[in-house]
Amino acid sequence: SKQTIGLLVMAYGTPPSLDDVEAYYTHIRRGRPPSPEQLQDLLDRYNAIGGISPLKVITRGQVEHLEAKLNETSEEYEFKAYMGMRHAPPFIETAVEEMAKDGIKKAVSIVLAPHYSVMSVGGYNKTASEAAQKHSVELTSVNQYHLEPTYIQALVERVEEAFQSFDDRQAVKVVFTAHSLPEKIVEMNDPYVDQLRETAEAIAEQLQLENWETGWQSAAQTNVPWLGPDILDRMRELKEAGTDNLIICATGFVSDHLEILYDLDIECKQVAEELNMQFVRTKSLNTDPLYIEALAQAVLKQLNI
Ligand code: FEC
Repeated sequence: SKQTIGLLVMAYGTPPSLDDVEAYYTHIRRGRPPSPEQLQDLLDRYNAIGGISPLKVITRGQVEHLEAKLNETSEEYEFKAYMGMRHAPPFIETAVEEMAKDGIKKAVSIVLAPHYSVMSVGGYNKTASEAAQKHSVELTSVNQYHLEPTYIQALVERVEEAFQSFDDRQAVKVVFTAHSLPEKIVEMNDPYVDQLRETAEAIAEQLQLENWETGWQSAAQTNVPWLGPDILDRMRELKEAGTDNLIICATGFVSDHLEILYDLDIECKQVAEELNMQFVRTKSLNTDPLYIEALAQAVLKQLNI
């Protein structure tokens, strides 16, 4: 019979209801509660996208599709999926504990974010490996899959679709964005910035794009400098330099959530209107079979099968 292998799928997590936003925000801030103003600002953003974020439902769908895909593909293993969130229940630690309770001895993990940074995926993997050690589960972790061919192909299709809204392709600038991180990662030789560029280059090459760049979105308000310029400032610079047509492809994000539905669909849209720019963002991958295939391939490679 097939050997059972634990599949730990990790994602950012979202508060299950508006009442949970304070605890969620406190967790993101490593235990420091937000000020009442900060909390209200975040509540306002959730309210602006209709209350709570669709992220949890989408993440659940991605996990189920990945488990099914792997079980369809592998003759050697039976994959059993566990969903672990970084900042909301079910937490990564709980997922690993569940695994151990189910008698799982061997596991593989992957994060629903394609690019590695010690501050993002590195943090998830550290939490997962500490929990695995505690429960005597042998765990191996995927670090990145930013050049996985079907992930690139899925984004190529999304950008191509976005071009359909414009009359003149040559006049459109494409910006491939990821979540900003504190600038100090650059001195730490972190691969994050290069990996975003590599993804963008691979997409641009297939579409034979000339007018493209990478960009940073969704930086938090803290006392340290973040990778920039922020996309909202960059839009103003682009307009001044003569860009009237813009596609944003949020390359670093794989689901519809606050950073897409608020930061792009509300904030960027508003700035685009103000600047009289035609703006389209590419559709999120969510449970696109090509993205699920990319995740499956990354997992199988990690296991050398
Ligand atoms: O839809 C939702 O409910 C959740 C959306 C959500 C995603 C997400 C992804 C990433 N973040 C990353 C880094 C940081 C760093 C800080 C930070 C802060 C927040 C806050 C909210 C939030 N993030 Fe997030 N992030 C999402 C939501 N993020 C809410 C707090 C309020 C705010 O600033 O807006 C700063 C922490 C600090 O204060 O020290 C750093 C990265 C990703 C993409 C990779 C991944 O998915 O893990 C990197 C989705």
